[in-house]
Amino acid sequence: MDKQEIFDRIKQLKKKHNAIILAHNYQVGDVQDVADFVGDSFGLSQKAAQTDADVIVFCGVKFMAESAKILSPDKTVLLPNANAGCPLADMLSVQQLRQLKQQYPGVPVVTYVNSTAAVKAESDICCTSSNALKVVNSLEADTVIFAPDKNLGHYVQQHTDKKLIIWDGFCPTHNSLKPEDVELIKSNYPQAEILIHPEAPAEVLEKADFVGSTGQILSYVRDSSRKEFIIGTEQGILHTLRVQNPDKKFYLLSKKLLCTNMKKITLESVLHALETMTTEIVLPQDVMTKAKRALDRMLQVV
Ligand code: CIZ
Repeated sequence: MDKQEIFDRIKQLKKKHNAIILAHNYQVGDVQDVADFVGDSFGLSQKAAQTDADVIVFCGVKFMAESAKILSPDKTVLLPNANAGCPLADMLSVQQLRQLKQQYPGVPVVTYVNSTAAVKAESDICCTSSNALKVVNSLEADTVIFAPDKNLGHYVQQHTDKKLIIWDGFCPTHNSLKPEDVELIKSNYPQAEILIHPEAPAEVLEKADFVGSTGQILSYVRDSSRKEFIIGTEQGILHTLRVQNPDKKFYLLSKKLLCTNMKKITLESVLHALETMTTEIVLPQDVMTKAKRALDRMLQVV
């Protein structure tokens, strides 16, 4: 089947199942092009909750599809590749979080959405990279447990008066960035502005003109009169940036910015998901109920 035939077949199956396709900004271009909505995990979960579709094909990694299921428990949520995981989410188990809570009794837990549903269920409130600071500042406590991303945690710590107890997890893709990578690309494109995701290490963020989530990077570029940008987040976002800003130029900060898990979803796997209605996200009811509380609490902050 050629690409156009796959697109057509996906369209037919979407109609048959009353399905929508949601794709994360880090997905490959073809998957973004076949999607009904492209965005960050938070925006996509909101879409999932609002849609009247019966089936959601979630093109992203597992924790994102889980969040969509938690916010839309009555819908069928499909992840086209069940092996599309998130190493950062896997760096904090529910047992580890329980131990940390025992060490700091009464200290509220803010959990980045890049976490398993079970970890969300043990948390007081969730956050994304775009609202982490707001969420932390919304709490009355002076001390807050922040998990699982240490780089996002340190970034928030620099901008809040609260004391954060930060878990030692990281995104291997963003954490691989070095200050020298920024120096090198800057020497090639001195006129370009440098936009970096807060999952990168502090010594790399220091060199950025702007630090933000994927959604914030997209808005920043859209509103900017500048013409050239160095992008310090997963390379899938270049597709979105180029579609939205055909008159501007984008350079990837480093070739290391490739998430192999995000790339496990292909056009063919989206078609297969709709043909076989797999792989369905199924979560225990009690986990869903508790995790929804933490996600809903975040939604009230923003
Ligand atoms: O929350 C998301 O979608 C992630 C993982 C990154 C971002 O900044 O959008």
